Amino acid sequence: MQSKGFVDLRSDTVTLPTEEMLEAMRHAELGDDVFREDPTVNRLEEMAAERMGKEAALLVTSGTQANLVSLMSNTRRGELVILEAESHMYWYEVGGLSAIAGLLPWLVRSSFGALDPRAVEAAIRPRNIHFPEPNLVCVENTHNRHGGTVITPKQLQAVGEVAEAHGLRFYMDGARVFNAAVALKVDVKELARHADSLMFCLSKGLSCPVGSVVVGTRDFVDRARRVRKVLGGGMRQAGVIAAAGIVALEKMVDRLGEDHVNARRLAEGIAKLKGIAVDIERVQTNMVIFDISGLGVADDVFLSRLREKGVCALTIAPNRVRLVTHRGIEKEHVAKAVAAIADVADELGRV
Ligand code: TLP
Repeated sequence: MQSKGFVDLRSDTVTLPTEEMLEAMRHAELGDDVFREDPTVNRLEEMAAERMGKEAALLVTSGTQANLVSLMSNTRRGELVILEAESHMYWYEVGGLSAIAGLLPWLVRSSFGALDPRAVEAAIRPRNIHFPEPNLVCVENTHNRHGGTVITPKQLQAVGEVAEAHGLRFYMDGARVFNAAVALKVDVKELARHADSLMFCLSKGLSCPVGSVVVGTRDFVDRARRVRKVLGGGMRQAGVIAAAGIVALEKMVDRLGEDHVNARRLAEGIAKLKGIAVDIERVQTNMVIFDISGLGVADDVFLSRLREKGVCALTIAPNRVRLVTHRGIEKEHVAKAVAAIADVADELGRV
């Protein structure tokens, strides 16, 4: 949509590869990755492990596959997994955690996406013949449905300690963990170190066309490699994907800060509009979620009017619209989006 002149704020997944990525893909040295013979994949996996301060890494096709592979490599069927109630794994991954991994999700609510360690503790029931065995605690960082909120190292540490004390593993859906690191101005290792395993996405703010990476101990990644294979995710000359990932890790992380500045600009512009409410406190990275209940119109009417004015957005719940900034969204696009939202709110507010 962006290339058709739209300001596409539906997701950072819409980003296209950079010229440098396309060049790197064109010239990537390739081999059969199921035989572990793709040098470019091997290099990306080594880089990713090193970057996260973990022993090993595995390139997978998507964030959803990364989460499923990680769940299945961390648990056995019939076990219980503790998740934040708004987590992506629970909401948007087609129920794979139950349908495929055979797990019982046990939800813990939070106000900003960070699990309260006491609530996690309370969710871990004693080992008893009546209860499924709890084995895994999951966090999401940044937290998507909470508005791209950041979970700090301290918060992660507190939850990690509870998990460890009860013999549970600790996993982080770090689809946008580099956004969290940039927002907190910390090395991403500071976030990764509290989780036993995690994943991050190449195909979001980092602009790659495809791919996510699962990271953890060598043992865990060995299991994950087998699980990826059974899920049909063993790829052959996957160096074409990995080549873009290498460019992303080398060149694309620091620029995420620009997306955060633009999200804030967007939120501040929208917050002034009548009939629209933005919780500015949640605007911590590259997302803005705003409430349009004050306009009294159906979501699809709002979204289609916005699209007529050249701006694409999504809703994540009734009356709740999400905007995501990313590479290709500049100051002028933010201004265009704010103006379009103002016009639509004005027109619909008068009806
Ligand atoms: N999120 C997408 C959509 O699925 C909603 C988006 O546009 O935000 N974990 C988190 C925290 C995510 O936000 C996503 C993607 C995933 C996992 C899954 O990644 P993909 O889309 O690569 O399967």
